[in-house]
Amino acid sequence: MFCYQCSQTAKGKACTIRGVCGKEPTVARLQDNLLFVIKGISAYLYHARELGYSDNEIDAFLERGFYSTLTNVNFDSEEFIKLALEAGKMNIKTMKLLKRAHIDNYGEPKPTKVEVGASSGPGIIVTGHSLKALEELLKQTKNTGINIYTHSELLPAHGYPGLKKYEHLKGQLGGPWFDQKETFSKYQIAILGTSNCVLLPKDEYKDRMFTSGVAKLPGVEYIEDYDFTPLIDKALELPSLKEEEEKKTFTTGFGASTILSLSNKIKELVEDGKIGRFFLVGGCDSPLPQAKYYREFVSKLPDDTIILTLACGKYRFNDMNLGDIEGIPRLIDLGQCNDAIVAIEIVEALSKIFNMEIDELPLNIVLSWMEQKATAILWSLLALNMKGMYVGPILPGWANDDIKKFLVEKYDLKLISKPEKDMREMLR
Ligand code: FS2
Ligand code: SF4
Repeated sequence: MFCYQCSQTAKGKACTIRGVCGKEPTVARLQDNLLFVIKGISAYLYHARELGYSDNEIDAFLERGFYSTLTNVNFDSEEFIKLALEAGKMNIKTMKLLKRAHIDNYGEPKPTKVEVGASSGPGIIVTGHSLKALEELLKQTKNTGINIYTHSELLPAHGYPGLKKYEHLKGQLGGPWFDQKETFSKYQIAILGTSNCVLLPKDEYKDRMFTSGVAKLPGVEYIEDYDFTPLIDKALELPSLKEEEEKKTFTTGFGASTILSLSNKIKELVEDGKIGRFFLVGGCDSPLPQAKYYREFVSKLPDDTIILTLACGKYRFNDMNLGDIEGIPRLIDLGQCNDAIVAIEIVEALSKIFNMEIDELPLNIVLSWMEQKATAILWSLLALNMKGMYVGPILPGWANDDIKKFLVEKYDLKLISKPEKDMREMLR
């Protein structure tokens, strides 16, 4: 534990073995965990509020959750597990709210092929998660000759009809959040960061980078109230990009309605033994060497499997051509991390179609986590009683031995090991 939130703290520095107030280390870890989940929920709620959506029940939960971690309020090691599961349910509600906000504003996503690479002309790369900031920028750059490119978690924007209609939403540059320094140095155009996962910039592109919304970086100009004039002026000042000759493509934009419209066909293929198993492989990407696991894992999956994916973890394998099973693509990108709600809706629909409990479905979940939104999603899946999930690339640092024991005993949560070994276990 590490707690230094009150004046009683040990030696005026921090309580690290047990709280001077009597707080047990596992309670302290579970309080930290709750705060991480609350941060994740807040991120999704923030993006919903950007589009004018909010929810009193979620707000009230956030207040209660924060308050319960204040000094001398709650010392119960079971109550914090209940709160974490409740937070998981609140996160489901929040992701649903954000999905509604996205669909009401931009329409239901449709499967879309996105070109990866530069087109000729001036441009702006937009990174982060905010569809609202991207939309405002698309409106303000219409007929200016500026091409807009997505990066990282904004790739799924291309699937929404309300954003796709802008012809200057050209394509994607780069991949996951951590390739920013490389991608932003390579393409010498203006840059906009719209949410978390913005990295401290290199000096060489600081003066052509801007942030908006919650994102702020030292030495980088901040855009107030979606007035992108300085960013647009900078984009027009900078030299144009040259057309890249060889471009690859990513396919994104599979919404719940697209998948559910195929449910009869999917049922038939499962009953005929042509689809053997479903996998949900998704979450955050990170530069850890262990994250190579996910590509190897997906590449080894048998041909009769369908892989649902989401969030930036998909960049580990979304350039692979996995083909289709009688017209059903084997690799299905559901969108951003918050589109875990789409995966949940699909899993719930599969359980109805096959008349099975969720944990009886021919489905395995393999998650990658990096930041606190992934922690919120993990607790959402636990709140739905998903058992036997694999998580990686490493175990969350907040999980001490007591918490790990609980997660293993109650939910059979496993740490990823070797792709072949895990796959054999899952297919058994
Ligand atoms: Fe990835 Fe970063 Fe989306 Fe996370 S771009 S790790 O924020 O939530 O996913
Ligand atoms: Fe230490 Fe308890 Fe104060 Fe935290 S709240 S600093 S554990 S005495």
